[in-house]
Amino acid sequence: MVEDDVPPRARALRLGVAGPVGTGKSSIIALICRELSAQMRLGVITNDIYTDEDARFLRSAGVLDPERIRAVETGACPHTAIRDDITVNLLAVEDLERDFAPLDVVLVESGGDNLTATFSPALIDAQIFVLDVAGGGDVARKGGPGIGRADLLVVNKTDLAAYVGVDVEQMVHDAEAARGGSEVLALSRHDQDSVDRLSGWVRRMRRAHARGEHIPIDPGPMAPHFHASGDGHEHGHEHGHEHEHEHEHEHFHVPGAEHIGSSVPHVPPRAG
Ligand SMILES: Nc1nc2c(ncn2[C@@H]2O[C@H](COP(=O)(O)OP(=O)(O)OP(=O)(O)O)[C@@H](O)[C@H]2O)c(=O)[nH]1
Ligand SMILES: [Mg+2]
Repeated sequence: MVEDDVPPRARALRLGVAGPVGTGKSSIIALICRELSAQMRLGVITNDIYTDEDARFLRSAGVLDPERIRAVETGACPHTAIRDDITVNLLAVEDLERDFAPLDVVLVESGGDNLTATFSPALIDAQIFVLDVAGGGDVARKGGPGIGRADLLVVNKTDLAAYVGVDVEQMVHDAEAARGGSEVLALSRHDQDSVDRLSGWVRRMRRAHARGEHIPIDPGPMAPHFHASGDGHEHGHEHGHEHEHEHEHEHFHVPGAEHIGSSVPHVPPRAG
């Protein structure tokens, strides 16, 4: 059943889920699908560097029609495909929206990356940034664009806090301070109240988007960083700025776009 208090709008809410490797992004998407697929028309795009592992995990979770879950393989630089050259992701999202029109929400999982990768607002309308308690209680204090300015910060796997010596309340308090009071959700898939709060947030965001009340914000570019390349030297990015290549790299350039990672990305055909 589709929520009936949401006015029709041309396009689905595109909701990004980003955060470091293993913090629980796929699991959160699985929870959202499990909780909301009876009320909303959902689709999922996953980003992995070399595989379609996340899409396969989500299909096997049995929480959404497997046809509605598609994978983008980004090659290297997973953050690049969600921020600097979003072409492959945008095409994947638009294909999904067209094939299953009308959709209410398309969830886009970023490749697991470092603390500072965020989605471009040209790709998504709102984004969740995910930390987990197992990454350490002090992570929330470290700041960065996702922690500071994502629409929602999730402190995940709170059920593990006791085992890793993390004070969840303190971690949430630190996160709220880093965000100037913006919303922080302490989550565990084993705590249904917290799962209900997550679903409530997605519903509110969907409603605000449909009513034109939500204005996508750009959390800001990631910090300058370096990649080792095949020829043994480092290749630096200053995201958000023009950069030039003085020598040959295995980088793929799309006309009109700035840069995409080191192997030609492709969207594999739909699983069927
Ligand atoms: N204890 C506990 N484990 C969780 C929870 N959520 C996820 N996990 C586990 O954390 C691990 C990583 O979860 P994923 O959802 O694959 O994390 P991810 O961020 O998608 O990982 P990448 O895509 O590889 O970056 C898995 O073993 C999950 O079962 C939780 O709430 N509690
Ligand atoms: Mg994942």
